[in-house]
Amino acid sequence: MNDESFRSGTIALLGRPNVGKSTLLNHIIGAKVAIVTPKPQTTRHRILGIRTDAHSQMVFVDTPGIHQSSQQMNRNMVRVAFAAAEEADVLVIMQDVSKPLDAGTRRMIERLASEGGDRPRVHVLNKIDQVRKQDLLPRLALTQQIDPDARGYVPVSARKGQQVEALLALLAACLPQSPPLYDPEWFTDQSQRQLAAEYVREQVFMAMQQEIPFQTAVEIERFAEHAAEDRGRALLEIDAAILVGSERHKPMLIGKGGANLKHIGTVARQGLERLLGCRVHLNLWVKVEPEWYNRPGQLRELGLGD
Ligand SMILES: Nc1nc2c(ncn2[C@@H]2O[C@H](COP(=O)(O)OP(=O)(O)OP(=O)(O)O)[C@@H](O)[C@H]2O)c(=O)[nH]1
Ligand SMILES: [Mg+2]
Repeated sequence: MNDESFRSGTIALLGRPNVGKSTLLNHIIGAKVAIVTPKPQTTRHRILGIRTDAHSQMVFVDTPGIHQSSQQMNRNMVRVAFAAAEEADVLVIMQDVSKPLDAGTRRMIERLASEGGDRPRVHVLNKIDQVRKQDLLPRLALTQQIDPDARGYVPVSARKGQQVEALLALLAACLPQSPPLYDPEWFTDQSQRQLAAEYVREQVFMAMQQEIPFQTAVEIERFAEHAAEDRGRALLEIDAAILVGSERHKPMLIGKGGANLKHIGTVARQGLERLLGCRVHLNLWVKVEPEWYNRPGQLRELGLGD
């Protein structure tokens, strides 16, 4: 693996919210390292997914969707995305072809192209399973017209894994020659604790409607690992608080007789057990922190500061 032709580098996954960045990352890594929901603004942090083979190590950087907002947390999220773009060796700019290419997408592409300098850019046109082939060609032409100097324009379906191998071959060729940047055994930089918080937040996004998911965060309050006994599996005991921004969200999140909280806990626990291969005890409760998403101190504590 230490031969001179080995390639390694960072590849930022960039795009508007909900285009499928995290879905693509998970497909490439072969595990759910980033949570995915049908709602926009699911990803809030920079998340690494590392893929190593005999010839290359691709370090993917999943980012929050680029959007406009007056809320402090959201502004920090967008800053995280542009900072990742600034640092990466290769930029993947993703769009959702099941929706028209709107003014926000065009502005984003133009900004990334002009700030990207001479670093390779690859456009990924996602969700091709949702459109007819004849509608894809004008979309490819339009993207090429907006950013004619990109290295490639690849239509994919991240959900179905269509054309992802072709994309990977192109990305590998864009990477600089370098030894691996990370231990080849690693597939993410997130701790089990961070993954647990994200898996709970995913289920809050899935279960709740309107503004509630966007005004919710998860804090792990206790994380205890117990080694496996005999031939059993190891056990993780996790206590997590779900933060809400106002008193009135608390009963909605808990649900009748605790039904919502119970459902969120069960699905998150099952997902964690699958990912980590151990048993998980997950205790959830709801904590009110008024407008935590606009308070810099609170955001820093949650790892969402600027
Ligand atoms: N039909 C279809 N749906 C997809 C595809 N890729 C992603 N999706 C769906 O699009 C939605 C958003 O996917 P995410 O991966 O969370 O999108 P994201 O770009 O990471 O979104 P943010 O984190 O909010 O910026 C989910 O419901 C996915 O299942 C695809 O190739 N085809
Ligand atoms: Mg995401």
